[in-house]
Amino acid sequence: MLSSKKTLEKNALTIRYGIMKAISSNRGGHIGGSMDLADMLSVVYTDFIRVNPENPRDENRDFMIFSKGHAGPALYSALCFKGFFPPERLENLNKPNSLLPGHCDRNKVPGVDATTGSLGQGLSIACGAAHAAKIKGTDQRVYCVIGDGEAAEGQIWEAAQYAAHYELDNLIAFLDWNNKQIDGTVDEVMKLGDPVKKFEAFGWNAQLVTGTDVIGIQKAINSAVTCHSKKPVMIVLKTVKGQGAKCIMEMPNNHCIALTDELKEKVMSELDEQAEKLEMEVV
Ligand SMILES: Cc1ncc(C[n+]2csc(CCOP(=O)(O)OP(=O)(O)O)c2C)c(N)n1
Ligand SMILES: [Mg+2]
Repeated sequence: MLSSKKTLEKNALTIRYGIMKAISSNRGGHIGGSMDLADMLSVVYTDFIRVNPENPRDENRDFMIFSKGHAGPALYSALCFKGFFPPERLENLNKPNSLLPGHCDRNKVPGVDATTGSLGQGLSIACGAAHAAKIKGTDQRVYCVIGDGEAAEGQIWEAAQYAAHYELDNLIAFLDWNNKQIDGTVDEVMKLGDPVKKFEAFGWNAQLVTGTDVIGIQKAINSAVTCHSKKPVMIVLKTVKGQGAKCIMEMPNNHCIALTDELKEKVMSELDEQAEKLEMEVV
């Protein structure tokens, strides 16, 4: 049975608290592009992805390929929520010899399926995993997350063509359409145009969903996993970089920031307000 809106919103908030735990332990980090993925991660890790925290490399697991690897804190927080490791580990982000490097690292963090950070590569890795499942005849699914700035990389479009050619309908990708990258807006740096039309033109089933609409995201994933259209699926998330904390959303440059005590307090009080509205106990 699929979860209620309230459950998904509570879990998204738990993931945002975890992101804050990680980033504040390092007194800064990639906050904008991590916060805006919390709602999607809540839906995927609550209702859909078949993974086993007791056996992170289970041969029959679904995969999560986080191609925008700088958003490691978001994935780590979701993995912690799912039970892959205890919350204390989130307080180790990016420390020397850390078991929680800033960018996603499959060799150090249980539940991470690909080491990423050099943008543009993850969709190809996801294609390989999805194609392998097809060849083996398993029902494994591969989830993948790419950024809109990242979509300036040519390799993304090579992978998009590959996924359509090999009819990888077990590949469900998300594009974080926040119109921001490291150096400014995506429109300024490298226009993307309409990603839904673009992926459709590449032979994908693509649809637009508001990035905070947990039920919209749930419906989109559910239709991707239930209908076998022989096409890969792109769910374009219309997000605001930093969403979930107004004071971060409103910062012109919120890509990778120093988190002062004052800013941390502002974010935490916004999250606490949301927790109160959701009647959620914060531990
Ligand atoms: C190949 C490569 N080029 C450049 C970078 C530097 N870089 C890190 S994050 C980033 C912006 C990515 O933008 P986007 O995909 O929109 O992610 P968001 O900032 O929205 O999280 C860039 C250019 C990189 N990591 N890899
Ligand atoms: Mg972006």
